[in-house]
Amino acid sequence: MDPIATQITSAVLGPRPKWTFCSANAAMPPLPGGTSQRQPVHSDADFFHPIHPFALVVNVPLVTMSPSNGSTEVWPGTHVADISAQEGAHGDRASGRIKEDHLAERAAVVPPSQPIVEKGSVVVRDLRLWHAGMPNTTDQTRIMLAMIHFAPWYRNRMKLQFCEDIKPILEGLDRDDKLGLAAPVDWISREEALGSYLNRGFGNSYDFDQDP
Ligand SMILES: O=C(O)CCC(=O)C(=O)O
Ligand SMILES: [Fe+2]
Repeated sequence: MDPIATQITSAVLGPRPKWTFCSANAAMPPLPGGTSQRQPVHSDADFFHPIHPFALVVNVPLVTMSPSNGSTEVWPGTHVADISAQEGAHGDRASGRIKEDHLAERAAVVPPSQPIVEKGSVVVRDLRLWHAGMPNTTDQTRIMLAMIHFAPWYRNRMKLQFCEDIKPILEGLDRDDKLGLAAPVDWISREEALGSYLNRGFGNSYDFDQDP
């Protein structure tokens, strides 16, 4: 709901993008005596998808992230690759991971990078871009908000699930023309929200594909 982020996503996707995903990624410090692992390089668009932009992920790190605490590895320019570069169908563990030979080939053209991103920054990434969660070698959790804006024409049936407490806030923003997004929400009670917020699906259990 950052106005600049929404201006960018609206310019790329069309007016009033659909905000249907709101979550966060925690890169945990290693367990005592252990090491923390990297994710395989993958695309979150782990299904047959359009060849033009249809979804943008808006990330906001709540702590400054750098290679030491696991800033996301990104592979610039790879949003134009199609699913033939991937292995692991949607629903598999580590779905959307990029085939080894494609990685080597791409790295010779543009190598991946792990940027330093200041706390509170806004990172806008095409859903199709190759990327990977990286090991956090510090003793502090690296936490990053993740919201996805979909093109208004994209037939995605997902809905946000929010506690009724924030209904007046979202409605107020919309009334004052400060939301700039379509936000389909399943409203739940405070009791239900408190009972379920720690028991949600992980990354690729969500289905970002279109309705048939
Ligand atoms: O936490 C990160 O840096 C990236 C996580 C990610 O890409 C995922 O879970 O799909
Ligand atoms: Fe991902």
